[in-house]
Amino acid sequence: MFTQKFQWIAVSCVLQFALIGCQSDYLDSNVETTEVDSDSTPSNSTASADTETESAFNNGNTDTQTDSNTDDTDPREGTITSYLIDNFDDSDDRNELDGIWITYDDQYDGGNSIVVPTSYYNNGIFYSEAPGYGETGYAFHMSGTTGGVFGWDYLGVFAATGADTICPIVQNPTQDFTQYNGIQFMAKGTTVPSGLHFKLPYKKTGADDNCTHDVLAADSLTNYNDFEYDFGAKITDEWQLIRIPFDEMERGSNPEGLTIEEVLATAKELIWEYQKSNGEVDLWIDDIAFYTISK
Ligand SMILES: [Ca+2]
Ligand SMILES: [Ca+2]
Repeated sequence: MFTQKFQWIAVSCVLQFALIGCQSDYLDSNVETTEVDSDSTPSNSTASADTETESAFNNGNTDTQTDSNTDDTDPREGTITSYLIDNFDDSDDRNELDGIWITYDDQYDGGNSIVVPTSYYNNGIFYSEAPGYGETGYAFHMSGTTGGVFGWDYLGVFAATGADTICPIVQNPTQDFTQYNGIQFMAKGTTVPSGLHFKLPYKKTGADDNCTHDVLAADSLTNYNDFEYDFGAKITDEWQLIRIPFDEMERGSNPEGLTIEEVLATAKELIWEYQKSNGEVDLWIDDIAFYTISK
């Protein structure tokens, strides 16, 4: 796992320049809503009805699940309100939390995985592709191949959760994400073999991270043994809703007794990673949002 740190070092070298001049407009921009199309839910899910609602956090979209929910992505009943993180329709490299999007692979680490769009530390530029979910707008499309150098070869993409959650400042996000029940997004694609995870890293803050060892992202406090959720088996070549309850995310081991609540309160990045040697991935994601469930 030591070598994984180098990926962050590499990405950091480039990103610190990109951050110059970037100012937050999150408070003004975070009023987008996302539609969770009931047609996109897995076939075994129950019917749902879309209703607009005002929420305590911002303007959210509500799916009211009207009867017993057999959706295997979320077995609980209740009203689901979503809070947009990005729908990519502005086709830029920032999300609604005012963080930047970054793709990465293990080449800087000495590996030969290749991510498209080209990784930030290979001077790549993040971009979206059309059409997005619903045959409109844009989505993020990541493809690539992983090598066989490490046995844990990888590529991925992450969203910083704020303008200052990565080097050279490394502050906690302005939101406490424990207010949400989970994260959801539309996705389609293929992976051979399966190995897609959504991850939430646990990292140093401020003075605890001098950004000299890792000058892009804060240093890991877990040696990269972070909470994750394997959604690879749910991906097909048709768009569908992936809903990840935070309380179903797990670590490979948990020697420090770290809780998901502690991670969520300070989560500086949201990560979608393909980690499997000699693999091939093609993943589209769109309409990424936090969600809450209320009865
Ligand atoms: Ca979109
Ligand atoms: Ca965007």
